[in-house]
Amino acid sequence: MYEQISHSVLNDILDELKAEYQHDEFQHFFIRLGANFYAIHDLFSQLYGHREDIKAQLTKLVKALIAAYQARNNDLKQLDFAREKDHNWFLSQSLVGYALYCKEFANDLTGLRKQLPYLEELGINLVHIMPILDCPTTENDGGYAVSDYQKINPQVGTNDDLSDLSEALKQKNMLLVLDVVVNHTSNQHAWAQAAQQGDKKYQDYYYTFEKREIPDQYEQSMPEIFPEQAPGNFTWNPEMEKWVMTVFNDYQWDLNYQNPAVLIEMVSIILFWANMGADIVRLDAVAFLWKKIGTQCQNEHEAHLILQLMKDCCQVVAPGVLFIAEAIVAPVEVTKYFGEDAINAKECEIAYNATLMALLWDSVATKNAKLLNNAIKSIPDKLERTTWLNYVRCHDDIGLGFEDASIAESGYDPVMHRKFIIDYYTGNQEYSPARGVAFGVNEKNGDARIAGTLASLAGLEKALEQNDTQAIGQSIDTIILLHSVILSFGGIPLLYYGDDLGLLNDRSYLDDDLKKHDSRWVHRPTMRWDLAEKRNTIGTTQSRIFNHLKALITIRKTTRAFADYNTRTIIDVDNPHLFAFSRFDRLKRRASVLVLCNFDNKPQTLQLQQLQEQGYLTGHHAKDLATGNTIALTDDCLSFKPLQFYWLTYASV
Ligand code: OTU
Repeated sequence: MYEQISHSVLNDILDELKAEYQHDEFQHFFIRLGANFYAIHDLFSQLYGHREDIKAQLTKLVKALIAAYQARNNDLKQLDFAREKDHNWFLSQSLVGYALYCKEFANDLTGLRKQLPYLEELGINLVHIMPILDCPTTENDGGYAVSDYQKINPQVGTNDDLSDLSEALKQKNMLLVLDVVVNHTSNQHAWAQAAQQGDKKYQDYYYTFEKREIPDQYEQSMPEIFPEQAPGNFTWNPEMEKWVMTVFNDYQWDLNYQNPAVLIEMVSIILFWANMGADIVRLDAVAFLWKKIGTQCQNEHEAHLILQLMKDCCQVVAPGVLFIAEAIVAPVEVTKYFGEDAINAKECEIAYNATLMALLWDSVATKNAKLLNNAIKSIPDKLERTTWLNYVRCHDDIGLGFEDASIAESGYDPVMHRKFIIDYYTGNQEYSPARGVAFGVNEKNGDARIAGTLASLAGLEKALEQNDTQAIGQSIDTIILLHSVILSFGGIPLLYYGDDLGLLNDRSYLDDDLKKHDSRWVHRPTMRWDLAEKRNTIGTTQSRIFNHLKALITIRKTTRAFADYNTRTIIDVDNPHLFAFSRFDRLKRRASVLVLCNFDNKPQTLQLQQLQEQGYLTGHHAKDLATGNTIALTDDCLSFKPLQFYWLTYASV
């Protein structure tokens, strides 16, 4: 939008900088800057308008953008143009992701490059490497406590190794996802070190307080994120003789975005990794970016303004690069990270679908889809050109982040129900096949979350121990069923390393003093390449899981109805064990694939009439894409084996 005030500011800034930058090579940059500057100016003014130096700060920001554009190589600039043309590229069903720890998966970046054929074999074309920036060897929260934002952790390699990997990925048409930990730094970061040495400038990069008064006021409404290992939200720093805000672990210092210098630094860092070849940047803990006394200090309006600014700046320099919002928050809050009052994404194009993930685990435990069916509807519609990251497991815990109201609507008592789910997964109960571990137990409010690998939570560990063939089969069926949902739901499916082989819990973290207080390490095992070999031996657990997933991934990629154009309808069916939804082909706008899942470990049936009344499956037969079988629709009912799912198509796909 053109608007006089911001445009005159832009003209002033450009006049000042003109001598330094030739316009020709910056043509595209300046067109994009002109297009976004009204928004950048507006957002910047909303956040920092009260400051006298706002124009100087804005000039610094523009300078940082110019520098980043200058550093962006031609190949990446060409990619930006290509993506601009094919602007729906990331909604395609052809994307299938995989998240891994570089060290645990392949030792280092060179090792990872060598393992790309394995990922390709599975059908993966988007690789999320968990944080690999430099961090202390001891207190690092699995890489989420960064000590140098522009340097790869020497334990996994060098910046050049990353460039090589990025190159190799591009040649294979695979996308690279990197983390930028935007909310906090390690206490070993140069900024935190300077702050500790008394440098006022860098103390202002963080929330630091001489007295307890303000921290106490904050604490009244701030929840504890890691109540066991890091209670409270502030840590006393004896060097500074000040309290510093540490929402996560005490060595993770929260950055203060009320200081525009922090925002400008972080925009430059995001662009640095965009220029190193990241196709997508995962922004960690975005809900926490703005703190305000009297609030939970999550999902604040200003956090959204910051993300919009980051997006607007990224679009000027590297418009082909996307953002993932890591916001594990209530369903009504999460869609706001795509942006509000807009048609297309204006914050992050991609967001973790934690609600779906948690609901899937609820369905596995209850063996029905009551809550899943109810609560999935509480996720508001998302904007066009935005997409979900759908996942079953990730490196973090499983939090039961659905609403109490939905639980009650499903006929359960919310407190009892949550307790049941936690017990089912972490209580080592006789009746439960799951072998999880509790995480984040909060004695004060009874909260708890769940850790454990997919396979151990799905019952494989216990079944193998008891040598129970039927239970082994059911746990494998559960693993496949869960993936069948994330592969078809709409969004980018993100597999978690090791789940492709059914890796079990790794309890070795308990012997490590640095890790033993954080049970999430139970599901961050070292990749078992010896077991990976077994995928080639028919009948092994590894072969049953890997090859089934691989087959489903292949089918997903050729099923256009699985692209994410917000073309999904949840279908009400009266058998509570079943979850049903239809997916449409964007062009045909009619149901192309019906996804039907049985969460019970017993056979179930569905009256076809119910579907036919809604216009589905009215013909004589349908094809199950998942198996290739033709299903006769001549009976009244469709039958399901325990934990079976269908991907039924009856129109051209
Ligand atoms: C994120 O997590 C990371 O995924 C975690 O691995 C880090 O420990 C954490 O940030 C700090 O960097 O911020 O918006 O319940 O879900 O901490 C959600 C634990 C987050 C995680 C939560 C999360």
